[in-house]
Amino acid sequence: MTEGNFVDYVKINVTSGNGGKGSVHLRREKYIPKGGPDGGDGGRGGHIIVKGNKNLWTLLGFKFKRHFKSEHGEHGSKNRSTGADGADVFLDVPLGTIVKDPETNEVLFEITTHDEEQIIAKGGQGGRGNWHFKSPTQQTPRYAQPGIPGEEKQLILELKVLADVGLVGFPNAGKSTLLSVLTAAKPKIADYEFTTLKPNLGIVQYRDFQSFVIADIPGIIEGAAEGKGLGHYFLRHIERNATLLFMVPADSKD
Ligand SMILES: Nc1nc2c(ncn2[C@@H]2O[C@H](COP(=O)(O)OP(=O)(O)OP(=O)(O)O)[C@@H](O)[C@H]2O)c(=O)[nH]1
Ligand SMILES: [Mg+2]
Repeated sequence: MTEGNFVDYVKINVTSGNGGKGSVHLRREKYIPKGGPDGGDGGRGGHIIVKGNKNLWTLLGFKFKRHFKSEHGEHGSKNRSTGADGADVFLDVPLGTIVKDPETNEVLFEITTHDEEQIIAKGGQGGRGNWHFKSPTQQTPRYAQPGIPGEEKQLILELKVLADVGLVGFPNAGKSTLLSVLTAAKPKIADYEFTTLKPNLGIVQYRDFQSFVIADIPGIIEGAAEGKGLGHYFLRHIERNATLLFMVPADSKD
């Protein structure tokens, strides 16, 4: 949770698995002449799934690995055997992660609860084997469906921290100091403005092993909306906080 490790915006590439091919097979066995079509279906390609994890606080893991691929489905085979599905790939993300389309900037999903899953790239469906295509006029179809290809896309993961309490105040108000005494976090504290450049999070332990999370964000000054100071980029990290704690120095005139 040090400042350099706070990552709240990443672009990733995901490719889901192709569906397996349906099989074209005619049953041939001793004593069963003209056994008919028995080619099985292809398996589904693996999905790429984002999954909420309450133990994560940043998108740091995505800073180093940005390409994700899931397995293809296996092809169908004789005896109406269905090919195995490709394994899904799970991307663990902190609660408050938003998945966006980089082209339209549209929000596709938002992960807010632990273990919540959303498929962000669907594995292709497996093709149907030839035994499905048997009909009175076509007793031995030599045709099966190909599998449907997986999807390949770019996505943006953006984090809005879901802390319980957000600290808001002018630079130098003492926000990081308060965080440092209430929690085990060790934010940088100094007697100049904009010491804090990225959000810090801390966990406050209180009676009966309960806890809540405090978010300390960079100071905000008048005109932040026009980009003064660090602007209001970090405000999104307190947008979802249940409580906002405004810190005003006791010796301030206003
Ligand atoms: N006198 C006094 N000084 C304080 C108190 N709390 C913090 N300070 C001092 O005020 C200065 C700024 O404290 P920070 O905790 O870094 O303030 P901040 O709000 O996080 O500031 P930015 O990160 O720059 O926005 C430091 O020199 C602290 O030691 C307080 O209660 N009383
Ligand atoms: Mg600070």
